[in-house]
Amino acid sequence: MNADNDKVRHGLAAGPAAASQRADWTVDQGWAAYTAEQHAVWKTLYERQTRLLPGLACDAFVDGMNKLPMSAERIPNFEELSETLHAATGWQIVAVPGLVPDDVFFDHLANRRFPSGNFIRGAHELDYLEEPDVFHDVFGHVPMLMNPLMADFIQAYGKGGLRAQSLGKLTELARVYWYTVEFGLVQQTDGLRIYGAGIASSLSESRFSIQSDSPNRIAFDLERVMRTNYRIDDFQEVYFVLDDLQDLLALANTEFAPYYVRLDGGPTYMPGDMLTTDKVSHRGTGNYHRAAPDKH
Ligand code: HBI
Ligand code: FE
Repeated sequence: MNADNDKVRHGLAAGPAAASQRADWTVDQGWAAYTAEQHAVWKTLYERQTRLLPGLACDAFVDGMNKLPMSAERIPNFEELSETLHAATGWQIVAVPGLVPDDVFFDHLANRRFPSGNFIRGAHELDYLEEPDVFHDVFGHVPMLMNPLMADFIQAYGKGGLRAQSLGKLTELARVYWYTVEFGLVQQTDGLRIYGAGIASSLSESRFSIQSDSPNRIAFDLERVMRTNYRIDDFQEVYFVLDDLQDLLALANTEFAPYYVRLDGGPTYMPGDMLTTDKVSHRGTGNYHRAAPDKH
């Protein structure tokens, strides 16, 4: 695995079952048990990202970050964060040991509980890890959960997830989450900005997604996204761009059923595909992925 690839990989299957887990897979955060080394890993990640993000992260992300009781000094305490978060958008953070089964994940989101990994990556793996740890989940996702538009969207996603599963359309719905909540970009009047957590928590993908000429950048279109595969182990080949974060609210209020009917047929696109119907914000060179075709 390329050391430069500091992105979380979202496996689609949950990790090994934690011993004596609760039905909802939550655990105590165990904040008092964090070691000085673990707090130091947080400090390193936090300091390099907060230095980098101004000018790359969207205004909503920066605003959310500024309002949260979070600093470089220590891994945040989920109860403290939840007090501020709950007052802002009714969300709370619950600790989990890693990836949890889809239906458990959806049920938490549908009830405004954001599952966050309570573990942190090792100093030897600052730039890449298999599952969402506390830095990915808390630093990457929680600032945007302070914004009502994202707060409503992720709850709608949770509710929609349970239904998509019953309709056999989870893959298509997970693509919507991937290309927005995890790897979404938004066009601000002062330029293109990051709102996706998978990017915001990744040093090199923060730069790549905005500054590299390699990836395609295409205006978000729901059906197009539902049909587009994604990579889980390297930078994205395409980023979908919202005109405005208000579009998340429109998405949250969209009836997906007609889309699921249309998705029963028709094409699935590869991440690097470009369609004549795409509203192109940037036509990428593809150099990055051509240079490193298959990482495994
Ligand atoms: N579990 N803890 C955790 N975090 C996630 O982001 C997550 C998960 N389980 C399933 C999952 N994501 C995705 O596969 C769903 O969006 C489909
Ligand atoms: Fe995530």
